[in-house]
Amino acid sequence: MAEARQRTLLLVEPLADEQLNTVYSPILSPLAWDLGHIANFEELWLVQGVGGREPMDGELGRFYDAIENPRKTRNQLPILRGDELRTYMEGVRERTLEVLDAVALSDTRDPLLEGGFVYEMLLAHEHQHNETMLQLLQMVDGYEPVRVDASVAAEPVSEGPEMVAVEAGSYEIGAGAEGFAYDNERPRHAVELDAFEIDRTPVTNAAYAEFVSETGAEPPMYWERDGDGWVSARFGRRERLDPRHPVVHVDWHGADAFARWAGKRLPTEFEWEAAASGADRERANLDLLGFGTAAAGAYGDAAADCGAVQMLGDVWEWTSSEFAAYPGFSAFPYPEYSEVFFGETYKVLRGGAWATRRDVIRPSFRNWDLPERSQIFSGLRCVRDG
Ligand code: AVJ
Ligand code: FE
Repeated sequence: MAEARQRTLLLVEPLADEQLNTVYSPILSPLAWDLGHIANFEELWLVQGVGGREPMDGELGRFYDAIENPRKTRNQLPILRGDELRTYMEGVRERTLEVLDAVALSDTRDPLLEGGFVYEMLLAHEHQHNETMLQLLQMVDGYEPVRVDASVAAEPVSEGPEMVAVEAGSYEIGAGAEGFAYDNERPRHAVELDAFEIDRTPVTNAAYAEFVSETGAEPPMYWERDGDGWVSARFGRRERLDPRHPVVHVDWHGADAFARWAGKRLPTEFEWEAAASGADRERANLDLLGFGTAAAGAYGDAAADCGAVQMLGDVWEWTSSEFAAYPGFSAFPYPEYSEVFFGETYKVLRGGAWATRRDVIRPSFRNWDLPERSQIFSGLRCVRDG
């Protein structure tokens, strides 16, 4: 938990308080809200929930409830700022450590404690908010990361066929009963799949640029015209878009249209998960500090069993699937994590991105967003019937 907090604070270290409080986009919270919300979530579930203690600051929880407060209104709330915010984060953490000292995390009578569930949930929650924070940080002019992992850019690129085959069969989908996973990944169940082929690498900037120029489709977020070509303008800096890198910041409609233009289609989330079998998250562009993608074809020594590379890391991959409950789903520990989002509104993304912390990701992990969203680190790869 100390390591997770260090990473959170590393991301905001270059920013002044005023920048923490600014709303840069109506679809993203000011960073001060994320920071207070991370601490409040910890207070709610661990200090109050497990420790049975009173909240430190009576009403505060209401303002950090993500469902109750839409993102664009979050700077109008009396949320904590400046020193008050830091004092609250530290105060919660002190109490958390006291509670953790006193409880047995293996208590099998309490499902919240069994296998350290609540502890894993808090960690995953802080990790996942780092990614939301990075979505916003890309909009901050002149943002300079404190630390960058240059090894990502130095990854060699592997050669291979355009598409690789996945056999027809019965595939086990979702997380097993052991270990931490979110409720939406359970229960694990078998799904019958027909044979299909899947792109060996994520779709590149070069391929997407060709699609945009041929069809007049919307370019991805952050793309700006530069003569005949494109540059990306993140962190307020215009940078050459490397044609060999995976395309990022496409919305679902763009991804779906690209796939059809290419004579292919988006994978279902089950096809994606079957193709990801054998992928290794330890050899993947995850964990933020690369601050960008690796070239398509990198991490060739860590391909999935079918031969596809970069199934994990680099870019989230849009699927054709709506975010829905698996048969036998039950909400745990609260319906607001997954259940309230089930239905036709949200599309599933898989695999994690460079901006996702490594520990968040596993082949069964399901992310979701609205089909019109592109501030997320979203790309795609295509499939066709085998
Ligand atoms: C899984 C990324 C859709 O940001 O809404 C953070 C993660 N849930 N706090 C979101 C989450 C509660 C969630 N996504
Ligand atoms: Fe949250």
